[in-house]
Amino acid sequence: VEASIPEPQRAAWNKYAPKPFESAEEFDKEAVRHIETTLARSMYNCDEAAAYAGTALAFRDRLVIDWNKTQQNQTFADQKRVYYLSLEFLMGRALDNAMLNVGQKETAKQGLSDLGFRVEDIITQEHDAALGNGGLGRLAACFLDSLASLNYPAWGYGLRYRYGIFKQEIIDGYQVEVPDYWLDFNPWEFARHDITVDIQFYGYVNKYQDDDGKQVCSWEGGEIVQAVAFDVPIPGYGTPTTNNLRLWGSKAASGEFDFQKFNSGEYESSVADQQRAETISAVLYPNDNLERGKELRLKQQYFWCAASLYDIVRRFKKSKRPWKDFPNQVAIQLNDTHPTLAIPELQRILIDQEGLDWDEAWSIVQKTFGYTNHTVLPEALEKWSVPLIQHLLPRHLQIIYDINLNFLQYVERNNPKDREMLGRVSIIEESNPKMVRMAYLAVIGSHKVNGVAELHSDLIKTTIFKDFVKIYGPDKFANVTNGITPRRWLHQANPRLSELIASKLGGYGFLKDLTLLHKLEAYVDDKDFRKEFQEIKYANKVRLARHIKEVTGVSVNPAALFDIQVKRIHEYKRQQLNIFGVIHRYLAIKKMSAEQRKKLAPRVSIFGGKAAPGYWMAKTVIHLVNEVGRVINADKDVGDLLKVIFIEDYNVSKAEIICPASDISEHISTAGTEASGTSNMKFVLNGGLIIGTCDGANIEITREIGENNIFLFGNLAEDVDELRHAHLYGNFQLDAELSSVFDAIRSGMFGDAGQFSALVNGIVEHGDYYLVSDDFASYCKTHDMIDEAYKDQEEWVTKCITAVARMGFFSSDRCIDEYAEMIWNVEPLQPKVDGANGTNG
Ligand code: GL4
Repeated sequence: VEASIPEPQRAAWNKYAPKPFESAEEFDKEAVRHIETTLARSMYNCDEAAAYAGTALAFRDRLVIDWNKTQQNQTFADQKRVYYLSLEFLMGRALDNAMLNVGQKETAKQGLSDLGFRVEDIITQEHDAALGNGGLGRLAACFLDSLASLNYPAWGYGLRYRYGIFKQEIIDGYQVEVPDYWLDFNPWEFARHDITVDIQFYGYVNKYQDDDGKQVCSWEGGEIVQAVAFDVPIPGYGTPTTNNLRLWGSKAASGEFDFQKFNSGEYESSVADQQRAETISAVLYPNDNLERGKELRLKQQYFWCAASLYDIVRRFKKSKRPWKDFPNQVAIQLNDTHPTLAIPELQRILIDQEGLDWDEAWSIVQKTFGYTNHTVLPEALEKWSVPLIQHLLPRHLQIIYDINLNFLQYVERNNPKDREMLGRVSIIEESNPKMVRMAYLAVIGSHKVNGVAELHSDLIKTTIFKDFVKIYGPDKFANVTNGITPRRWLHQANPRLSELIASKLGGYGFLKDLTLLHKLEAYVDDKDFRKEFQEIKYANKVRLARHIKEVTGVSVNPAALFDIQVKRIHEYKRQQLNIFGVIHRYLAIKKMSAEQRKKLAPRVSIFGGKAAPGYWMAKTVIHLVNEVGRVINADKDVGDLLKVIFIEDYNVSKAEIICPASDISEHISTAGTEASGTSNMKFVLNGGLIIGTCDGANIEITREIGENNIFLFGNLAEDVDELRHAHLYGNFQLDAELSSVFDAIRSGMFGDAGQFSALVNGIVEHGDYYLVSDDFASYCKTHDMIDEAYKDQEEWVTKCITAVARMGFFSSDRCIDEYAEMIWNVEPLQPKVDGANGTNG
């Protein structure tokens, strides 16, 4: 308010407030102005990178106008806001999305062509914002898109990593990691050097009596690191609402920079302190579904939680409301347990700094937080050692112990007969060293806990959180099945399919309400529609084939069946099952007569995905895929019947090319291990079918699209425990066909067999934890059925169209409405459209 322009001067302000461009000429004027003045380039020195920069800056100007208004409107309305805390936001590229959401892609296309460029070439100049590992981070990005598109007053909070997920290169068949420095030119962020928060680490707790004789604690000493806000505008589709994603960067607190040392010639060591502070936000930890308990990771978590909460509390305090109103103004969603420290941090702020008593504070805390669980894999559940937390965050450890004490007393009162339960549910695991179980703390400190697909939400209630269902009752636990934004994953990735759908549905309304897709079923027998649907799939396969040729040098036939598995490489996702299946197919082809070969549908098996740098088994799988590809692709005798491709550096922008190009995609995790999966949704929405296990969202996809339109195989989640037990204590019978595959590997057919022995032995000798052998026969049989089904192209396209028409449920818009109603209790805020500066909507 202090910074408002006085009333008499506002006329001038209004007169000169920037107006968004409305035509190709106006766009050109802005783009050229930026190229000439912001970039200091000219028409004699304007490559595609410069044209991208000029275009991005012109669109950025445009976004900023809506962004400012949205923030102003949200501040003024002063209603409940959502804060989505996520260590990962896998945003991908922003320009195309900005063009679409602002509704000016055609304008830019025309304008760029006037300037001598093609819009597609310009869009691909942008570096992906890759601040995430996989599904969890991409889900956060889809949620931001939906929150803005549905006009929810919402902010994302994350870390501004200088290095996102590494770039993957494949050299001699091996994964090599290359750092992803992405900030050379990032027009989408605004550094707010005036918005900083001092974050404390280490130190000690001082206990004393205040003036009223009350026992109080304060956290003293230690060191300070400064958090600086970097804001990224998040435009909604078909609405001027433009939300904010605030990413925190770390730097040395100004007082901390050691001028003494600096002046006395110890320049290097004074800079070292600076660098140590900046290390906190330097790099994204590259693990998906794995936690390794590193101190720097804990520092990242606290740094980000503390800065975000300080910001949220500061905003709340401006309203001058009483503290009991906090949960009516603020909903904080914890994306997995990574931000769980926000729970003791808010409790600390309320009791140590704001003087509330414990119970009052704790009731506010519980009402404020919701927690989303994204995995049941034991190795992914976060635990931090008590000594580490004691050292880094001494006051938080005390608070965690107090939370635990109160909780255990409550449990004891309500379950006096079950003494064992106390040890099982304690936040503190009595191991050596003792560990803090973050998932338990998250459950206890939240009012709602949700899983991300039906099966997974049921599983958390019967496995990891079973006791908590007894303690709190089943209503504390809910399901919100994941979804994807149709803007990026249909319209941007597959513009021709989107256009075809729009032509039948009378416009692009389905991009706002994806359930409208059901009207497509009326066209499933329409000859022209079917033909065009098929042509689009073919064109998308040609586009992918071109990319494959460019990066691998291998030519693949776009008429072949494209069989794709792209996702992080993980044993539970079972890329090994896929590649063993490919070897099985190769061996079968080698034995086939010319007659039989003629009947076989040619196939391209496409893999992609990153292995965590320390995940040796996953790297071995990548190596095997590449070696198998090297041998098969060079086998003239096999030719087009089978090709095996590994696409390096799978990321969001590659997914936008890959998802529209599948005939079959593979979602074949051991039942009960993949919480949801979201690429399964992307592939089906783009007119491909699925081979999958009864796991995660596959189950709901089946329910929606019909079991005739999906290829399910394998053991069920309910049988997994028993099978594992049988492997270890019964006699393990290796599947006979799989045994032949292993013989081929051991024969050296794919290079030095020793390199793959761990992979084979994991199954043959070490209990086959992921049930590859148990599912192998059913997997291969299902692939044979796919071959058969693919021969009947008429039936195939019927399946594909039907499936697309029934995918309406899987929009992330539906997810966000469910979270808003069931967990956050927030309402949308209609944007103010004042004519002068409003854009569309
Ligand atoms: C994940 C799950 O593994 C994945 O199934 C799910 O779709 C995603 C989003 O909910 O979350 N959990 C972790 S950890 N990484 C993921 O991708």
